[in-house]
Amino acid sequence: MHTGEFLSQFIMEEQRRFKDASGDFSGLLNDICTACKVISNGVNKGALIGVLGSAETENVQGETQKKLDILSNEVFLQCNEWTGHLGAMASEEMDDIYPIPDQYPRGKYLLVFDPLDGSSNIDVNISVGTIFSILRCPDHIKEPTAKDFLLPGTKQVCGGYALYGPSTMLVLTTGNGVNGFTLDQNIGEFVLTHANMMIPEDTQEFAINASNMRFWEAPVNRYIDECLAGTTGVRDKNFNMRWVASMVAEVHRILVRGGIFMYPKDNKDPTKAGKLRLLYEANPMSFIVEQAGGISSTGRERIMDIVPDGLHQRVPVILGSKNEVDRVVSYHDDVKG
Ligand code: AHM
Ligand code: MG
Repeated sequence: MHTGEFLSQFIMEEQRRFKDASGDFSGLLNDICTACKVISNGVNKGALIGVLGSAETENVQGETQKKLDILSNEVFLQCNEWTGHLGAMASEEMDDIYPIPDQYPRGKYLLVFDPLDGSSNIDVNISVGTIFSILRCPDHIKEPTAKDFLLPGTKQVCGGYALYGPSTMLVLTTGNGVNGFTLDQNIGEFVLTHANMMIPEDTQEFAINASNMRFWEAPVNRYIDECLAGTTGVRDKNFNMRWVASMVAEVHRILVRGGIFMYPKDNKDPTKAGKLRLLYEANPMSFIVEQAGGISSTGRERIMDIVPDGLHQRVPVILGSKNEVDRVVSYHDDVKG
């Protein structure tokens, strides 16, 4: 019998590339992988174990939480608080950071995550995911505070997501390309199935929530109008459209077959710069997309260059196939100039 390469082997081989590695980072990745397996199991059982539906509570961003949002958040905390690898955690579902409880040793990494992204899909049995980002705690900080998390995306040590779709996958980068693993439910291991994922530079597929069209800015309207015009317009080719309402599923599709994903700046709620959160949605996804040869921008700047001003800061997101994202960015430049 022959198996593919397990994620645990992949992690160990990555560790061996760094002769001074302590094993902390490898341990942390393995714990994250365990957390994702537990969440996958809960998502998969769904109504059978009574985890669907609303929890009737709101998170710090005023969004109603689903039961699975809260349960997945707890799974991440439980799988990672005792290990000694982390100084603190932060997530979409917690107002403030979660310091490692006093009874456990503290480690040198910080973990930020969106435990269940695309939660509006849970009750209708459509793909959801988990997004995570690992940062290094600034040197000599024994008790990290929220400001220690406010690092630009370029400082990430790892960005990754788990996709709970027809199969469960884990896709991650540590800055050395992007690799995808599929969970073999029978043996409980992630197996390397998508080595060195690369995003095609060109695409004829876009993803945007078009119900927000009247709120978009001119450069985004221009781009989408041109896509919709297809062979009758300046692009002289037809485009296809998808919107899963789960960023993890959209980014995964783009990694596999190319595309452009946008949740751009709009004037629906002028107090919000965008919908998606910088630290635990936009940054890890941008790290993955860039490592796979794509681009990730707000339309005005590279997302990973932004110095965060808060744990739950929102940003516009335009990412995917290089030539299409370049084009949307150039339309923003045209307006500036
Ligand atoms: P969530 O983290 O509360 O689930 O929200 C993030 C999700 C993204 O996965 C997705 O791209 C977007 O929100 C969908 O938003 P909309 O419902 O406006 O289409
Ligand atoms: Mg989310």
